[in-house]
Amino acid sequence: MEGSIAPPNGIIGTATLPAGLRGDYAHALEDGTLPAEAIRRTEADHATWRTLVARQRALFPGRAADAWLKGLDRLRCDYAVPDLDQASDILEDAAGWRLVPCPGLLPDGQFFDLLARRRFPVTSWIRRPDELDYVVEPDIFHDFLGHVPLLTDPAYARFLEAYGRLGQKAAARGLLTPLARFYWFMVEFGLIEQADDGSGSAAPGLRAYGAGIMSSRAELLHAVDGDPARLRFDAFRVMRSEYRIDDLQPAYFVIRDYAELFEAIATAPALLDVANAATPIPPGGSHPQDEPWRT
Ligand code: HBI
Ligand code: FE
Repeated sequence: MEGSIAPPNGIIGTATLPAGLRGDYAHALEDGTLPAEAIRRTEADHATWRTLVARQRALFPGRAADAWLKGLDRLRCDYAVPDLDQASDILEDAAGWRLVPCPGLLPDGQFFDLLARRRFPVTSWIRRPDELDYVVEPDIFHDFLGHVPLLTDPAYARFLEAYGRLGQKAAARGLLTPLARFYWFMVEFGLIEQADDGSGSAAPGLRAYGAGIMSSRAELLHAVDGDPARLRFDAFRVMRSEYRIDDLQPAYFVIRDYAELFEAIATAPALLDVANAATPIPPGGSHPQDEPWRT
């Protein structure tokens, strides 16, 4: 899949990382983050960043959710790899979050602890010019361009903090699988209804906000212009849905607004055990109670 962002198999629900990850884990601190002095930026990095942002920018009109696009504009990050402290000042003012540099994927425990403290981990390295369309592990382009714009939206930011707190509890109870599915479908690949603004969208009334969509050309065109399955968001359905990490998604879930994610997490503790024990629905599978989303 273009810009694949999933933790390599074996991270979700485990406390350790697989060997051979690309980032500078040797310099990571106790909480998984990198000290500022460990980060090296080259002009080539900035050039790669500018190319990636310009390519995605061309696709956003009519496809990117308003709140996401407003956040991206507010971050003013089109022309150079962003400075996390400067971006954090904007996020803190908007919704109380800050960014922390990290080597890449973090073990679940560290990951949830950071989210619960309203700290979003942003990978420090950027893909090489020959990897513009495909990078196995999430780099700063995926993490920052994909995830950070929506952290300027208070409703979404509130949800992600609650998700982190629930992750801490779920980890202690060995119930991370349903939560990881929730993150995958709703944080990485979420779609949202949006009153049609006549901008000529391929899917009137539909917009994308998930980080894995926003940071990938192929996924954005597939999710909005293409013909995947699009289902009305249902937390229990999401928590029992398996997914593939190496291809375009066969199915997406559509929310009405970001508050719906917070409400789902508020009721999630009761669902985790049942979702964890339920028969999983395979990638692209359907279920009799599925509610197809239509404009
Ligand atoms: N670490 N840095 C980072 N970024 C993620 O998105 C991430 C992670 N560790 C674990 C993880 N995601 C998954 O377990 C989520 O599905 C929860
Ligand atoms: Fe991500």
